[in-house]
Amino acid sequence: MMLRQGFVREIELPQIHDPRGDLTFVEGGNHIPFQIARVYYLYNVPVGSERGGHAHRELEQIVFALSGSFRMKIDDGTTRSEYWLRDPRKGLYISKMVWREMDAFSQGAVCMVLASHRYDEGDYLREYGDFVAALGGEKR
Ligand code: T46
Repeated sequence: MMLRQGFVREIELPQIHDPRGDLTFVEGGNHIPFQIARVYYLYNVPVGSERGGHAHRELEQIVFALSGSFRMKIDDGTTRSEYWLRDPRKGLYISKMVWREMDAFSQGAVCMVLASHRYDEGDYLREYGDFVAALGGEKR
């Protein structure tokens, strides 16, 4: 079974190779399918930590591993899938109403997220049962 089409996909950004180091950029309205309202990042993450464990009613995001690596476990309510993030050029687009869990952080991993909305605790579904119930109320 496939995840709901288009709900999760890889986004590859340009890379400028240079003997001084590589450069990657993101342009609003060009590389990503929403207006960026917020950027946040996770760092000093202890190896063995688990994060996420929720879905968002409206929020769309693109998740990058700027350094190191980690795993994203994705669940659309029907199908589960997992993605390893380890390349700073390659982000994972996650639409609204997708359950996500993160683990297997490497030492020194840095996760950067581009988000479509500002932080709003009311947008979170933090109980899996609430997520499934909310999906049931959506036209699929
Ligand atoms: C996701 C992964 C990658 C804020 O005050 N502002 C913010 O912008 C964020 C993201 C969080 N917070 C507060 C809310 C909580 O008290 O920071 C605390 C931890 O937040 P959260 O439980 O959202 O953290 P993670 O790392 O489990 O999840 C976050 C995103 O929420 C999630 O959508 O994909 O990072």
